[in-house]
Amino acid sequence: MPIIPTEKIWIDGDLVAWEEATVHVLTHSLHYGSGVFEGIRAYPTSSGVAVFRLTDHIDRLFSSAKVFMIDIPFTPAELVEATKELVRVNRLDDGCYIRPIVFLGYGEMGLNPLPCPVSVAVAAWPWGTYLGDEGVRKGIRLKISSWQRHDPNAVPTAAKGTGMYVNSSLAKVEALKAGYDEAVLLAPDGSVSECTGENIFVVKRGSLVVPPSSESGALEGITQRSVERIAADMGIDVAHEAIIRTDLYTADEAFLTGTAAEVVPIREVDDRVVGEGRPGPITTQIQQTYFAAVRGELDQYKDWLDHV
Ligand code: PPE
Repeated sequence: MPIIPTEKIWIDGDLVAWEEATVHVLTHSLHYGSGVFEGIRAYPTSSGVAVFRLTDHIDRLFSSAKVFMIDIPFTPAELVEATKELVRVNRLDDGCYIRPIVFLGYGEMGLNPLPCPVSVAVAAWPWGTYLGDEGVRKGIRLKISSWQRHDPNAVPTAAKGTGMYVNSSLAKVEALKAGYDEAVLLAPDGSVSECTGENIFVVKRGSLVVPPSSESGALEGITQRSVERIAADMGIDVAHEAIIRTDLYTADEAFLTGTAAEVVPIREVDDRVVGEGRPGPITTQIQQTYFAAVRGELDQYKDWLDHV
């Protein structure tokens, strides 16, 4: 998806012109994938643009950095403020996608990352639907990938590390080349983990089931957590249970969640029609509530919004 440039990018404490936010080719993270990052969205509300669950995303950034033993040279509060300032100065009043990244810079080479300088950047730009407008309305088609999700003892799946996304990219390309919209990755034990950049939910007999993050090697999604609260408020049970591929084929409904993707119905998995082949009632209700919550239309979810 093409990036639409905005005016400024925040880097190491300064707001610099978009085209000046560049790095040296010998940047450590470019060679070894040694960075950590986040994906955040801001939405327009009746009282101005607001960032969705900003502190939760910044907290996860720090937790990812801790796993990789990267010391972020800013406090969480400073990065929260930097993000809000960035959205303000770029006048992103209609909402945007926000990408904070912590990376190891120029100066050291080799596999020991500890002596490397640490840089932090935050960029923001307008980003439309990640899996297409039609996907959001009608549902998408998934394929189980031949690429397996990481073993949590091979790379730390609980962290959002840049290099780890090679696995997602391989799976994404495979699915797209085969004519599908998105890939499902299975964990080393054969259970369902997640999609390339989204968590998976299935609906069975009126309840939601989501694979447990730690065992399945899925990222513990903030959208997933939001959907779990929305479902609980609707009186819908949510179970964290291992599921296998046939649970996707035989689900009554299924959908995926992610900051970029938001809430997207799944209409087919491996050419099996899921449920009726169109967004089911629970998926639709959750999707509509999520879209209303992020836009500040529901009082009970206003604590998720950080006005800039
Ligand atoms: N799993 C993975 C692997 C993942 O990358 C994401 C977010 C999620 C689950 C959902 O997490 P959350 O956003 O907290 O609900 N993927 C981000 C990156 C997408 C990209 O293209 O880059 C995102 O959605 O921003």
